[in-house]
Amino acid sequence: MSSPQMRSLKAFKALAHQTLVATPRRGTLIVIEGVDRSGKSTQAASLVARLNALSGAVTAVSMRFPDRTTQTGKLIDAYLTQKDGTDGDSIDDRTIHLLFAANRAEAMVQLRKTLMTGTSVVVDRYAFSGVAYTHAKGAAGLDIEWCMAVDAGIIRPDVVFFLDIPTDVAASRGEFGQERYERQDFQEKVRTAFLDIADKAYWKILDARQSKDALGEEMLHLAVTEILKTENKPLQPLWQ
Ligand code: Z5A
Ligand code: MG
Repeated sequence: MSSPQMRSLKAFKALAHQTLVATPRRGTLIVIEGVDRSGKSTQAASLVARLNALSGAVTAVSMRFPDRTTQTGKLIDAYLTQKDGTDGDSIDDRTIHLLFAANRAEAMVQLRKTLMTGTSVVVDRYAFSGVAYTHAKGAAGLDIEWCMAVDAGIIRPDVVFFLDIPTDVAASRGEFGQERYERQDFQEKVRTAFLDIADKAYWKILDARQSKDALGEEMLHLAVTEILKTENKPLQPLWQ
């Protein structure tokens, strides 16, 4: 990197440090989405660590959906891992969609509280996964409008990072194929559904084929820019 670029990165980081630590503000809601194995969990952990290292304090925490620890999450986990005592089809498509939405709805009080105390939250999958995976099943009645309706009103992210990757590249990464939806043809439909619902107003589509580090730096830069813009803007409802 040339030295003027280095100087501007340093100045940017200094401003970020000052703002993150010194100014009372609400936290920023940052969502990471993408097909399976696009690197969401890797980048969610990395972004939280990078943001906290930048500020020298805990100004960001992570959250993930599904949260497999709650009662709804345990049902979802049994479904995804196909350990639900049958061949895995004991929960029908509508019901599992509603369970995923309930799993998010029950987390909203805590999410709101965390954001309002000034901590940013980096979320690994959100309602967009809900719509993309259910809609990709192509079953009657599971149109996009129906899929979106049950999540309408949860907190709208300030920014969504969509980690875009060709599905054959994703499929070549570690442990692909162990859970229910991990088939490349299905993942292709999921990617299309994600791109259909991408809202240019707050989505950033990123190249997830980059190295972990290069993508991590790009996301840090974009996240700090969003955090600096959030100030005390009121939280907005999603899809309303
Ligand atoms: N689902 C749904 O149907 N409805 C909903 O509402 C929601 C979810 C919320 C649970 O997913 C499933 O639930 C999911 C969607 C559905 N479908 N399936 N199957 P999950 O989030 O619990 O799944 P996961 O186990 O975390 O896997 P993942 O999300 O598919 O992977 P990832 O988080 O995107 O990738 P990763 O774990 O960070 O990385 C995967 C591997 O790639 C790993 O070996 C990394 O070291 C490697 N990696 C990561 N980044 C890179 C780069 N840049 N280069 C090379 N290698 C990399
Ligand atoms: Mg993951």
